Amino acid sequence: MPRDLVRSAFITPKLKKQKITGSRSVLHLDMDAFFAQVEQTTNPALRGKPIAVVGNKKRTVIVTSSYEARKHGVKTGMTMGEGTRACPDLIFVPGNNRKYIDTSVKIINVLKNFSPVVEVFSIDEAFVDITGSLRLFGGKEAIGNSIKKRIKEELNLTCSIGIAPNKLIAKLASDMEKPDGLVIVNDKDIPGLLEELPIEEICGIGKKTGKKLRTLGIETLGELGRYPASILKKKFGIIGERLHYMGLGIDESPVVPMGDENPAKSIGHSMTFPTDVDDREDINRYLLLLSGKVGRRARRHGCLGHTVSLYVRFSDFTGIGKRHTVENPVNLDNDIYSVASKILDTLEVDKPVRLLGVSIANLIYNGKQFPLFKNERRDFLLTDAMDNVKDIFGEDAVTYATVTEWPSEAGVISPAWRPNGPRRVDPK
Ligand code: TTP
Ligand code: MG
Repeated sequence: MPRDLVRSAFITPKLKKQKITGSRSVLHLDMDAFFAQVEQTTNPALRGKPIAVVGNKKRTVIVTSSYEARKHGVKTGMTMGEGTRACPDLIFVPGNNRKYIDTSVKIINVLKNFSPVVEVFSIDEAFVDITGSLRLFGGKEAIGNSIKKRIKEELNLTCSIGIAPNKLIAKLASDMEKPDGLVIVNDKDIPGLLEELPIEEICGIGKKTGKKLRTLGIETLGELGRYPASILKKKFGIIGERLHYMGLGIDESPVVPMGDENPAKSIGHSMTFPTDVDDREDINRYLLLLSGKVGRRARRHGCLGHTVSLYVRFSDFTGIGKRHTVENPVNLDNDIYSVASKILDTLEVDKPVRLLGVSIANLIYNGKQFPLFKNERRDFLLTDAMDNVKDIFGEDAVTYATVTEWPSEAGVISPAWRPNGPRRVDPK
């Protein structure tokens, strides 16, 4: 195929800003037991064994487990005690976010060889629009198999792939023959596939929506597709129509390649402490650490926030949150900290604190601007110098004197993780 023709076939529907017509081929890739598999490939002693990846904190839960452990009933979210009860030989491995992020980036690079339209969905999942690549690579099955082969050869990892006319069904398909699966669903197979499938199996119908649908007597996707769309709209508002289409297996949403996503609406960071904290000074130290994490991400992406929010969860799992909007948007650690700290002053903190979360919203993206006034410049220059040191020597290279420890958060990566962009999780 001439080069320019290949390129024009790769113009995404989103970029063309036109309604998607005609049949598409969307591939969804989901790594098998991702963190656990990475640990097993990097440490041969763990291969073939039941392992569970956990965070480094004291109060940690199982983030994922190898398929050998799953056979014994080990599940994500279990405590270490529950894991050992289910599988006495279970080996616990502390997670290492840096490793998973590096691997994820390598996987995305493999995918980019098959189409430039790659949407990173989470640390171990991606959608690829392969409509324009089918002829070049010999069809859907050939592309699926080639991707699996390359990931196996280059990274020694297995994945599961689903290929379908849209993202909704592709995601469903990748889960159908896990691990190491390749499932291709064509238009004509969709009604049969959805007929008996419980509604919660589809991505987008969570526990809450599922419960509400069940009260209407809708249990399967087939039933959802036949249910009058007008009633769904009345009961669920805007998403009612989307639910109706989900039941029919229709999804026109495009695969949005990296760099084309909507900019983040907020940037936040939260953490559960190793032990509950009730000393205000300790709370302040954590508040400064969290403000620093948020500020660093915001500055990296040239944005500032007009609104600062603070969330406090207490030892008894009750929580309280409050936001404050400031006239001049902030992204310096100290500025975020001082607003968050003022919010904290207005909250009734009468129980030990289990978790704190700080975020900024109402974002404006205007890059790095040198402050006009002298008193603002000191903080700006100090923060900039710290950023430069961190860029070269790593995130832990420099911090505030009041803050010398940062409990490790290895093991859990936000579902919003993307290789680029402000929602990126900063590796330890
Ligand atoms: P998943 O794709 O949900 O799970 P998985 O890859 O471990 O297993 P499967 O074969 O069923 O796809 O999540 C991907 C990784 O994300 C997982 O290895 C660990 C991490 N993760 C979290 O950090 N927190 C969570 O709550 C979940 C579910 C996963
Ligand atoms: Mg996975």
